[in-house]
Amino acid sequence: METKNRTLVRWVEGVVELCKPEKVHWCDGTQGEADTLFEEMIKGGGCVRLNPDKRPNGYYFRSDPRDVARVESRTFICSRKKEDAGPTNNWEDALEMKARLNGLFEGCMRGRTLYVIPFSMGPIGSPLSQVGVELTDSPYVVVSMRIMARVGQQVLDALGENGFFVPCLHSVGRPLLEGEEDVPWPCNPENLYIVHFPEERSIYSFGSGYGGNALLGKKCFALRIASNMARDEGWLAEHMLILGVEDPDGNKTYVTAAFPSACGKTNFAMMIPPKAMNGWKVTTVGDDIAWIKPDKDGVLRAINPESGFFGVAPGTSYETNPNAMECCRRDSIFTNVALTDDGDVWWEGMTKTPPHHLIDWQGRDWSPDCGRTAAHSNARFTAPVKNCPCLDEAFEDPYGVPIKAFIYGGRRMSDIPLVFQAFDWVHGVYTGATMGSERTAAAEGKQGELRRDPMAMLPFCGYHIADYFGHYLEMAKQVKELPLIFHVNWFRKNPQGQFLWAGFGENMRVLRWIVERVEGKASAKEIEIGWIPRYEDLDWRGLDYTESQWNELMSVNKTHLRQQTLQASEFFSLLYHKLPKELWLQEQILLAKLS
Ligand code: TSX
Ligand code: MN
Repeated sequence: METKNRTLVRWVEGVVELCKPEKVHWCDGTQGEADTLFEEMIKGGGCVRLNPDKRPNGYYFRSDPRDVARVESRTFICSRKKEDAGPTNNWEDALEMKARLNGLFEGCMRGRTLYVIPFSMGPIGSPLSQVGVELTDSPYVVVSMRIMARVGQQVLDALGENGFFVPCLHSVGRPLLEGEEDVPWPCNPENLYIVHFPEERSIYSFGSGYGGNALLGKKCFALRIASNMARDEGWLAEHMLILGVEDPDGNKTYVTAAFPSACGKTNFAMMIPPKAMNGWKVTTVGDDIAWIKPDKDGVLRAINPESGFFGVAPGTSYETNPNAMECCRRDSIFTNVALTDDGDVWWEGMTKTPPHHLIDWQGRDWSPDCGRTAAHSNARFTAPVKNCPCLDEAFEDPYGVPIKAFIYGGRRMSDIPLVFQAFDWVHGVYTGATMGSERTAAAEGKQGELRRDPMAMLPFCGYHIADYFGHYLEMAKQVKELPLIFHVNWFRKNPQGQFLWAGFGENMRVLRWIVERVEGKASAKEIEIGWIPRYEDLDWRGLDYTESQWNELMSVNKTHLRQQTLQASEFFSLLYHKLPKELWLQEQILLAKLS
């Protein structure tokens, strides 16, 4: 490994001095390097090689049960001024936090290896890409980052002597003392910190080895830090999937979609249209994050900065998402799923009938009647994008794909129609800013209560969310052809609690209407909240769905929606001194229409 970047070398030297690792290893991102690391982790008892006949090049990890998910309460945006982080982020003074972190990181890598991971978010050398370097004492992070981002010498070459990179420092926070034996999943949940310094574009993560807490290229860099870069530089870093829709004539339209968690983003990104709609095809560019920039002609173009899928395993099956199942058939890492007796993985929802015996995500014997789930509800597969059978041909295009529509969505059991189109950009921004999802599990709070999650960015916007809305409005000035904005809801139920829409592949009917609206081909009807398709505006081939079912699915209860609008207004009130005035007007107009 070779770099002429003195800043990088000096930063690594400084971190070595602070964290005092036993060894330093510069990662080249090769398969050989990964093989060696997996071998070492297997020897240490922290990793299981899966049956190569069932899961070639597949590996299995169980985390500490206290380290299973992102922890928003320990995630900080440390800008100089509190009002730059806004009321939806945890904030602490940047200098005080720096001092505290220096104390935590002091000697924290004793007895461990410090890995230097140079990575590119986006195709190496693309004008839309960004370079980061993660320093970590976790080999699990190294093998995961190798899937999720482009890693290795080519990144150092692209960085060059004076190139800019985002420094990302990570430690599991559990030094190994002389002669002490390691645990399978070292972590330090009592001293958890996921800290972002937006002004200096740096990331510090301490105490967790899991997902978004530890794979710093993803949520920390590609969303929280990148949203700051995007605001300053006139682009968008969004929590959005990117997909291509091909019509029977071979014309392709790209759209992005932002849904809160537990709405099936990965499923939508890899959707398989119903057979009867032959000739229509969906291709995947990304399932989680989109970096979207106006090109010199004012066309919005998007890349997926990632090169892997970090997907929730439970619920994924050959029924719900065959493409995702193919993605993780080989070359993948599984965390907190269950282990079968023949060395394969299993999780709830993978097959209709569970195996008779499993080792569960906590290493205990499991049987179908034991009363516990075999996999953790946030168990994950980490799979290379390259494995995706429906991967879009432009996935590696350094200039990205042109985006014609933004789709927002949420889990709204009781109130919002299947789909509507916003009247214009500002109304679309209002629609995104007020979106929300109903809580599903009783544990998360009152069931059915609407949790606001503007643009699905609430936990990921690295600055004041009202300034973020303002940035969206500002973007309209730089973009020639703005994307049309839509809102979808796959989850509406009738009063008896049954879903009114079958979802999954049937969503292609909605997607077809959306791309035909973009082309000016499909018609629509105006209602209070936007433009909606009439029954006859949708392609119904191969599906028995009556006009009266449709009318129930698309109905609007004005009283209920008025209540939701007033509730959204309470959220806006938290942001009042920074909220763009345009959004107050949108609210007033909507309230008038709903009265
Ligand atoms: O991912 C989902 N999508 C998008 C797919 C492209 N899910 C799963 C969400 C949990 C992560 C859905 N669940 C979708 C959906 O469109 N719709 C539903 C709700 C639903 C669930 C089961 C049925 C119908 C609707 N079953 C039957 O109709 C038999
Ligand atoms: Mn996500």
